This record gives sequence, structure tokens and C-alpha cells, in this order.
Amino acid sequence: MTTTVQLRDDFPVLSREIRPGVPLVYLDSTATAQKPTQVLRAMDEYYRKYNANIHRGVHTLAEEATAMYESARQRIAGFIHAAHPREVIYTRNTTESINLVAQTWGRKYLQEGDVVILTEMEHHSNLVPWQMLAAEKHLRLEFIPVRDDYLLDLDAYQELLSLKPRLVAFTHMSNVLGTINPAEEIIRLAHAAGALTLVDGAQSVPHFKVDVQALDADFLAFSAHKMCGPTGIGALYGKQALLEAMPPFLGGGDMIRKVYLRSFTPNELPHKFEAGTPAVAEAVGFGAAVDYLSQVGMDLIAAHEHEVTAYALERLSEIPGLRIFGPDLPHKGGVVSFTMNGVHPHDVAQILDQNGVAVRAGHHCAMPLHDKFGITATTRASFYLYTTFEDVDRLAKGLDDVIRLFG
Ligand code: C6P
Repeated sequence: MTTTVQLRDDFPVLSREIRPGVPLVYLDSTATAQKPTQVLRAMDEYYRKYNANIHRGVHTLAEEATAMYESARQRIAGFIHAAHPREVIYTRNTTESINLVAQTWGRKYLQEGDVVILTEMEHHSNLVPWQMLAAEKHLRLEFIPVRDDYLLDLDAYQELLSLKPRLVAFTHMSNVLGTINPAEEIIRLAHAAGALTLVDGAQSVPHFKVDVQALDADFLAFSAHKMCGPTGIGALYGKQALLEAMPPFLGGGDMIRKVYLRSFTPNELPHKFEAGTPAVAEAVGFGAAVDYLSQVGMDLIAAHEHEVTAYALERLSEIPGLRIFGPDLPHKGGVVSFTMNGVHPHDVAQILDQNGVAVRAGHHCAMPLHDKFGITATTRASFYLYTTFEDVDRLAKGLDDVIRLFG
């Protein structure tokens, strides 16, 4: 992307040196993305000029803070093309969004023996909440297998659908393999079988255009911190009729309409699911992040990441003893996980860090997926709108050092 070099100036941390003379190469955006000045400034300005609690006060600051919080919701709703802002619930992150659905919709509507379909490539955030619910309600969890080409086995999925599942919950893009799953098809088939769908959008919403109405997704979970926004805030999209039919999640202030000593009536959407003082400054930052991404253009971001990933696959394929876990380029986002013969992934990451290259090593919160491949860990490089070809060259050079050191 010709604009990459210019937009890198928006990200103060990218000009940091890890040690004197060793500039940072940040290849861990799948864990969390870096933040542009536009987001930092919006949050700073909020605290300097507006800070107040929202939905409570009638004073000017409270009204302005409330307007900023709700305006951010409106822009986030627009970003995913929700039909209405009330379909966007602020949560802490993707993890909390999925737990919200499990603990409210799942607890109310799932019964003993009901089937929930997940996939073998899920992050723990889309496994453990369902395991917890399954243990409590005696549900049956089934898994769409991952094939040898790192794509989901859609034939096996079709067979699983004959079990008449109540829910199909799947990741839109794997944080380990980079596999971009055919969400529209998975959702269409689920609906035809009478199931609802939950899309884990933690890795898709930040990286390419996600349109909840085009997908016909029932729920979509995502986190601000992976899309240039702050930590501590995320969102759950849900179709209005579903959210209205769900009981509240946490109880407390703001989520109620009327409280008596022994009972309460819940507030309307979206406040029904937002108990207590929310992360107001973070919502402002979240709004600034979607403005920023929209301004750059999601199609441009996706195209840029595609080019960087293609280049990375080419460069890494030249390195002996390196095995990449993930599908071919057409099905792959900007994530490259790999092992190196005879070198532990943590050692690889440590040597890369000495070269200023930040990558993640470990199971990436996807232990069952690593188990499937008979490994415990991989080293993972991940890319975003600010990643350059030079960053990939520095990665390749660092890996040459690993080979030199470990023979
Ligand atoms: N993956 C990674 O390094 P939270 O932590 O709630 O913001 O996001 C959870 C989550 C859910 N689904 C997917 C596909 C994810 O990638 C993540 C977060 C990070 O891969 C941190 S473990």
C-alpha cells in the first residue's frame, strides 16, 4: 500500500527503538494492534474536556459524555453495517461478548441434549464458555474438523447439521492458521438447519469488511484493541429480536428501568446489557478507531495485508527447516504461524526479540488446534495496515540468526 509509509507516522510506538540502534518491528497485531495518534488524542481530549458519568447526570459534561459514548456506538454499528445502534452492546472484549451469549441466550434457551457446533480451530474464548454451559446443561458439543489443507471440512459440517444443532459458533478467521472461513456459507447452511449463528470476529472485523446484514449473522463478537482501539472495550452485535428475547447478563445500575426491593424490570436495548459505569473513554477511543480504519479504507487494508502475507510466505519458504501452519494464500489473512526444526518456538521468539522483532510464541489460546497437529507451540508473526515489506525482511533476517545460532 503506497500510503503505509505515511500512515506509520500515525503510530508513535512504531518509531521506538527496542535497544539503542535496534528499531522495533511489531509483528504481533493479532494479539493486539498498535494505536494511532487519532485514537490516543480522542481519549486524552475526552478526559481533559468532558469526563463525566453517563446516562445519569443532567449537567452539561454528563450530557456531552453521554452523547460521545452513544455517537461512538452509532459509528461502530455503521462499521459492521448493523441495522440499528441498539444492536451493538458494549462489552469488555470478544471473550465477554461470547460469554454474554452463552450465559443469557444459552442458559435460557438451550436444554439437555441440545447440540452446539463449534470448530477445531476455535480460540479458547469460543470453546470454554460453551464447555462451561455444556457441563451445566448437559449439552452436546460437536466440532467441524480442520482438514490437512487447514480449511474447515464443510462436508463433515453438512453431516453434523443433520443433528439439528441449536447454534453454530465459529471463528471468522483463525488467530493461528490465518484461515478465513466462508462465513456466509456456514451461516446459510446453519439457518437452513434451524440453528442460530455466532461469529467470532476478533480477527476478521479489524482486517476486512464485515457486514452483519450481508452475512445474516445472528451474533458477532469483536474487540476494540485488535482494531487500533483501546483495551478494555469490545462489542457484541446481535439481531434486535434475539437481544430483546434474552435475559440481562450482569445486574446493577443502568441496566434497569425500575427496581423494587425484591424485583426489577430491565432497561431497553442496548442498556439492558450494560450494567454499571461503562468504559466511556474507551468507547470514545473505539469510535475514533473505526473512524480511522474507515478513513484508510477496509478494502485497502485487506489488500495490503494480502500483499505482505504473500511476500512473507515467499521469504519464509526460503528458510530451511521451517514449517508453516496455514492454508494457501487465497484463504489466508495476515497471520503466519510456524515451527523450526529442532528449535523451541519460545527460543525463536527470544532471538527475534533481540533483533527488535516482536512475535508471539506459544499455543495462542488454541491448545486443541495445536494438539491436532501434534505440537505444543508455534511462533507467530502477524501483520496489519502498518506492516511493511522491510518488516518481513527483518523477520527473515532474524530467522537466519536463529539458524546460525542453533545450527
Ligand atoms: N487472540 C491472540 O494473540 P479478547 O482477548 O477477548 O480480546 O479476544 C479473544 C479472542 C477471540 N477469538 C480470537 C479468534 C482471537 O484471536 C482472540 C484473541 C489473541 O491470538 C490473544 S489470545
